[in-house]
Amino acid sequence: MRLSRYFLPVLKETPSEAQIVSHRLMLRAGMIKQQAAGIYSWLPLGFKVLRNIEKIVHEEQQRAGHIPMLMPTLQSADLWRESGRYDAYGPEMLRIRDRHDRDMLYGPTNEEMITDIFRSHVNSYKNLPLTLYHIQWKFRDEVRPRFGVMRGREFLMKDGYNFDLTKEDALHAYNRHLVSYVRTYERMGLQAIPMRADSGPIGGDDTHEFLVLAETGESEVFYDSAVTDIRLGDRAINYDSVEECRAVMEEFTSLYARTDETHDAAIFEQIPEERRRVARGIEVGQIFYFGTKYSEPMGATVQGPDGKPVPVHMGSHGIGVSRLLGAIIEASHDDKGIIWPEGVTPFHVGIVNLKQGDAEADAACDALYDSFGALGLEVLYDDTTERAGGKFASMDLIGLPWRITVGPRGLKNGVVELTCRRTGESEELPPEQAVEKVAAIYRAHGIGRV
Ligand code: P5A
Repeated sequence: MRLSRYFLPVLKETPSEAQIVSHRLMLRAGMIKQQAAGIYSWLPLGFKVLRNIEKIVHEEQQRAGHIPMLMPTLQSADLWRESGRYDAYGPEMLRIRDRHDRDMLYGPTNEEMITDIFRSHVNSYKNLPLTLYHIQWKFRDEVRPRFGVMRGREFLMKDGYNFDLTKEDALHAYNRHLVSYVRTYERMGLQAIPMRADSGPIGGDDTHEFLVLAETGESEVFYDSAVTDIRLGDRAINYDSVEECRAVMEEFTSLYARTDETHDAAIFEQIPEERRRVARGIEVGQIFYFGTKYSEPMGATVQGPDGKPVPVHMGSHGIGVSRLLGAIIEASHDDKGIIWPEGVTPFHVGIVNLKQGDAEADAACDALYDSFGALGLEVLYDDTTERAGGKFASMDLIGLPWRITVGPRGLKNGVVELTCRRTGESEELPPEQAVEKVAAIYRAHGIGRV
């Protein structure tokens, strides 16, 4: 993409309404625009990152065997009356009446709707296990929407629902989700720690929240510092294996890590003092096992092996897709701006032309642009006539991991400058080598053409 043809409304001033760094940077980098309290437009740069996050979520869900679909945002109140949650949900639910006076609502979550789909089409245990998911907008009329996309009213969620014959099978689904979520976050450059939590309006006893540690996080968390040493890395997981998923789940959850809702001071104090941590975290996901809470009242039964109808065991699993942008920025920025992890960056590399209009510099930039394109990598090419300082400041603000600076002086010696956004380190090298180096880094992340 050539910057001169793009829509990137970067702000010079720091917006005063934004209290935390991710919100400030998203506004300044021209990623979002507020349309009403907690409701945002996703401008092109923000939309690109949102789509990248969705792509990782889809890939990891499908790797775990979960099936994508799409449910509507608007739901009929009658479904929620069946589960008893229409009244229980309270003022966070946005209630709407259509022209025929029918009660509708903008879905805050989809347990009822998916249970309705299931009961309409599945009758036998032979069709289990089944996990369906979608990525769809939700609405929760939060009392205090704040921190930009972090606590929105309209927000994008991946929500998945498992249907199983027995509690044991449903717990496998729970463990499978826990493991696949860890992998999903790691691919975004995040460490999200599964912590024992409270189930709130979704219900059930077994639930973990995934927390990214950050001073600006809304949740207070208590944990054994040794949990932060555990990583999945590129270990292959057989998601069909009950034992393997359970073992990995236990590896990630055996040490003390809880939100304030489930914190137990007596147990916490048994951890060696130097490993006890009280900190703050951003909740980027939550998984639940709630058994037959919805299947029983809504009549979602299957015929079991003995021919008798039994209500299915269910769980639900959510990832805060739009919130993740905020979480990633909170975890990865400096005083100049955002530092995107390779896995989610809106463009893979930025090119800064120091002398736009100089035939040689323009030609070198065009050649670099084409080389990256041929390798399946996306470039943001600053081909404007702004001065160099302004170009660098914008590139640093929007946070592309790699930048190539092209100018007549370097070209005379056959070199361009390659700069790493994270370390700030630069090196001069011939253009082809710069391309090869950047391509190799992305290849290691599974990005670009081989
Ligand atoms: C699980 C999926 C559920 O709703 N039902 C379907 C279950 N869980 S949850 O924890 O309430 O939400 C899942 C994730 O959505 C994000 N989230 C939000 N993001 C932005 N703004 C909000 N107001 C908001 N509320 C929830 C969180 O990341 C949460 O973990």
